[in-house]
Amino acid sequence: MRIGISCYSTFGGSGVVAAEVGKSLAARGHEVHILSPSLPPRLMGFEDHVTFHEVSASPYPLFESDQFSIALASRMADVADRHKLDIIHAHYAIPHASAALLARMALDDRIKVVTTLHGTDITVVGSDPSYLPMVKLAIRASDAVTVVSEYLKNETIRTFDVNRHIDVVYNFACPPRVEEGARNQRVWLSPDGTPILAHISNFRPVKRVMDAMRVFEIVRREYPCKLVMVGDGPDRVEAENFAREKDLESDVRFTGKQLDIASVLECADVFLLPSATESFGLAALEAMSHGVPVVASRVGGIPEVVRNEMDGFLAEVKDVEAMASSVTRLISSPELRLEMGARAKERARSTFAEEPIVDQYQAVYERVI
Ligand code: GMT
Repeated sequence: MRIGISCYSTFGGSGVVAAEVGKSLAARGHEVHILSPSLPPRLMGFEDHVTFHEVSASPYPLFESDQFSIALASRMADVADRHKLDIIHAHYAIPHASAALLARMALDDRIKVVTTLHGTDITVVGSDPSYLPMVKLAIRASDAVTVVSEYLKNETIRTFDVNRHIDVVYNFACPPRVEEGARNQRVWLSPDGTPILAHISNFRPVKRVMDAMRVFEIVRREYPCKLVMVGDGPDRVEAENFAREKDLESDVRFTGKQLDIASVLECADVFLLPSATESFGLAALEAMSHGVPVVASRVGGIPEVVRNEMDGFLAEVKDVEAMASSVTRLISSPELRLEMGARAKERARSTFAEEPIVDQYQAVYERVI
């Protein structure tokens, strides 16, 4: 098949999933065209059968803001026509799915549109009145719609009152590619060899980054440990200030955005995901694939990924005391940590294995074609 994939290129789960699905389809011999404002982080290396098309909106004095959605739709139509695409797979409802629908109209329905909903396109942005009608259209008019968890399927039906077939296709964790130097990272992150807690996110309010900081602060009162905070975003400064005020600076490392998260996860002992909501929690799954048990909020699709008391521990959103006591249980018992980590890894590699999940996407494409 000839498949166009449209996604955000910022650090974030939907772009990661889009890029990994694209690479996997390309490895099967399909022709893959990625459309995005810049190269998604997981596509930095050259990949056979993958072509990248940068989307940019030319300014014009009359425009009060840039016309990215229109530029994306135009680029989709052009690439689809030029490369005889069968499908555009849009990751995230706006602008990707709505632009794909415009492109389909421009091509007199010669392409099919598959939309994958990822999370805030439904739970936050989608229910905002300024976007709701277009998100609803994207769900109604796409040739197929997939969501990344049962939770998100239910939310989509509830929020938009839609009555159409929606496939649940879980995200997958790619086999860890650990770079040389992972061992050195451990020494760098924890020179004294104390356990390492890790958090990876885009530091948006929904991630409750300050809860990760508070959990660490509680745990460290009793138990020597380190915290590595990977990523960047609006709440980073507050988290850094907290580390300074609580005299935690020598034990917390803010790395900023990182491409090589495998090296960090390879030396982490516990992964923290205290989000307010999470349709899936790809970062937790990636931690699990490295054998790292997860302490997370019992919210959204997280319980479909992390089984409480099996692959880690779940607590109510904001319950930093409960999360801290779970972290302490894990880091004070290497046996428990290893046992849960091994179970988490097994789950990541079986239930969330790449091949069967990409098979599901391929089946969806075949069905709509
Ligand atoms: O919806 C978002 O917040 C953005 C999106 C992203 O691009 O990171 O995250 C969502 O999609 C990921 C991949 O499917 C999921 O793992 C995240 O749980 C989900 N985020 C939220 O639901 C907050």
